[in-house]
Amino acid sequence: MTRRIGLAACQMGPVQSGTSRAEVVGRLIAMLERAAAGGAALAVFPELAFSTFFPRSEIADETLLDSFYEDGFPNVETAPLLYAARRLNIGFAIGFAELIRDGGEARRFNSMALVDRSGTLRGLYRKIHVPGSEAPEPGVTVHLERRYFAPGDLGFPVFDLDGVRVGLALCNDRRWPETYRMLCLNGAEVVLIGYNTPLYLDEAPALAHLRMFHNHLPMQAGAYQNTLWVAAAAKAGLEDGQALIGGSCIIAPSGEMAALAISLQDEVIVHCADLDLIAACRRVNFDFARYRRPDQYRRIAEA
Ligand code: CDT
Repeated sequence: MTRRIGLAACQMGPVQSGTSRAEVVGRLIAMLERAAAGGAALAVFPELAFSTFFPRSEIADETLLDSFYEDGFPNVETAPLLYAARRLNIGFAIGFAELIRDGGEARRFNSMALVDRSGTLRGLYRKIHVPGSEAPEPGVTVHLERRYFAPGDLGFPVFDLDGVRVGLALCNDRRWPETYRMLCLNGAEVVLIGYNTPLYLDEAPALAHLRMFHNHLPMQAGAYQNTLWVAAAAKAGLEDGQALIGGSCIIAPSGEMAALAISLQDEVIVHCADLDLIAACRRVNFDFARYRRPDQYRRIAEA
C-alpha cells in the first residue's frame, strides 16, 4: 500500500506591530481548520509567526524587545493552537522567538516547535544559519537577527510523527545545502520550513528580480538532491512598511512544485504527498549507500 501524508503550508499575510497574540492565534487556528478540512495531517506555519518580523527594527527598549519572544512554548496565549491541533487531529510546526531565562542570563533563539496530532509538543529546532548583522550597517537594509538570536544549538533533529520522519528548518537555512543533506542523513522524509524574506534588500539591487527564483531554487534542489518532501510557509505582504515575499510551496522529492501559494495573504495550500516517491527517486540517482563517496570528498588531489 502506498504511504501518503497530507501536507499543508499555511502562509500568513502580514502581522502588523501591536497585533495581539490572541488575534494571531485566531488566524492560525482558522488556517489549521482549513488545512485539516483539505485532508492535511501535518501543517507548517512561518518563521516568527506570532509577531511582526521584528529584526527589521533596532529595538533599544528591553521590555518591548521581550514582548516579541515566547517565554516558554506553549504558554497561555499559544496553547489554544495545540488544543486546536488535538481537536482537528493535525500536527504542525511553527516558528517563534524563544526566550530562555537561566537565572540572571537570557538566551534567545529563532526557533520552531513541532506539535503532533494529539496536540503534544514533540520537539524544537533552533535556527542554525542566522543572517544579517549585530548592528545597523550603512547602506544595508536593517536586519538584526544576529543581535536578537544566538545560533541554534540543537543540530538538525528528525522526529518520528506516526511513522513519518520530519525535519525542520527556518528561513535562511533553506539556502544552504548542508540543511537538507544533514536532515537527509539524519533520516528525514519531510522537511518543514518557515520563512520571512524581504522583497527588497537594497545592498543587492541587481539581484532584486531574482528574489522568488532564489527562494524556490534551493528548496527544489534540496528536495531533489536529498529525495525529500519540502513544505515551506512564508509570511507575506506589506508588514510594518516592509514588503515580504510569499511563494509558499510544497515540493516533491523529484524537485517538482506540487503546490504553490498565489497570494500575499493568509492562504493554505495542501498536497497529498506520496512518501514512496522518495525511494523511487533515490533509486534513480541518489542511492547513498551505493553511489555516494564520502571517503573521497575531503581528499586533496595530488599534483
Ligand atoms: N529571516 C531570514 O532569514 N531572512 C533572510 C533574508 C535576510 S538576509 C539579510 C533569508 O534568507 O530569506
